[in-house]
Amino acid sequence: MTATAEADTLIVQRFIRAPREQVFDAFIDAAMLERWHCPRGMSVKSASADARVGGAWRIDMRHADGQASVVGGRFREIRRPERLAYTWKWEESAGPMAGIETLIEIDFTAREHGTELRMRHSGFPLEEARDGHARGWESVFNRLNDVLDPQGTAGTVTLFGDPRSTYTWAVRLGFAEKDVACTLQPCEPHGPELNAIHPFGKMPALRDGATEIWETSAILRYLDEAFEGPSLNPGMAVDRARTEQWVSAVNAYLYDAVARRYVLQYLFPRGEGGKPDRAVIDAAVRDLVRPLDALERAYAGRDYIGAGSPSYADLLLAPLLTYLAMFPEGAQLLSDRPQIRRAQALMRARPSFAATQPPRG
Ligand SMILES: N[C@@H](CCC(=O)N[C@@H](CS)C(=O)NCC(=O)O)C(=O)O
Repeated sequence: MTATAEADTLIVQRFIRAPREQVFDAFIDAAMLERWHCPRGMSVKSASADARVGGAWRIDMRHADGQASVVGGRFREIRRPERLAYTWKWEESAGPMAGIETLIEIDFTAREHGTELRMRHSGFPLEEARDGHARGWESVFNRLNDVLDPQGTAGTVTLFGDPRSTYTWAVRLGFAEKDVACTLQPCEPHGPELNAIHPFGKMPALRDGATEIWETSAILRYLDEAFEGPSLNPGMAVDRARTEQWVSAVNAYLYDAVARRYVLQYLFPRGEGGKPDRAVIDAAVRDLVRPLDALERAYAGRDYIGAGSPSYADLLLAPLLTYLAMFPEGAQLLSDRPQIRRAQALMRARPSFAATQPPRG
């Protein structure tokens, strides 16, 4: 995705794993346009396209809150399957694009295993408007790829991480709960794939087309808002605040005590004679008592931290508590806390858990 030296022009290049005719037709077929022509997190309410030179096209896109963004224009050139040109004008009365007609010209080139499209979108009144459209096209073309790629969303979205990592597991749970396919690219922390995306080299990191997101809670939020499926932040304001509270607690306190200072002590012992460092383990276990008491109270009378279905917080907690239960002091801490155990049993019974459970070892 590149803006050109000309301030009023945007050049977008994108490889789509589908034959050229199919990619071309996706731009002129109303039923196809309804399936993909809006950024992630929005939907197309209706689309029409009179695919003749001079014919009109129009797309009514809706934001999650129902607000409309409607765009339309006329076809200028239709040379199937290699070239398409049409005008583009927003039906809005305010903002920098109000009343402005821009021009889109697309060349479709057949490549091995797919098609390269090169879009020239020109006539922007301001660089800001051009750059806003660059972000929009990036997301819209991710949806085009989802629809045309034989792998669906898994051909567009890649999660980088190790399936055994608690944070990677939490994101995979989120994808499974939303029933959104993604490709897992196993990799090491601080390895080249993660360092290329995450400034701290941690896992997981997400790539959606050219869009990169790092930090688990940001990835989960993006997943939740950009894709359809059950909400991962369900309930009323108070439920969502509680979810946020426990996401923060996991990131600020629990991950450190459970994973870094407890579980990893057993898995990669650093004490004398290659044994787990008793002092480190005892301190971690001591530090877990109060937060686990608070979690016990949080789960009392409810199945999930949010309301009715798993929230980001439940997704983050499930892998962490699964690992905690594998070692003696952790198992004891949990056996004393029946509400947490009940909530964990519910999470473990979900198909998402079975689908994402990491390999043993
Ligand atoms: N704040 C990060 C934490 C991610 C994290 O610590 N991931 C662990 C694996 S579960 C990791 O990459 N560890 C390697 C390291 O810390 O060097 C997030 O929320 O994504």
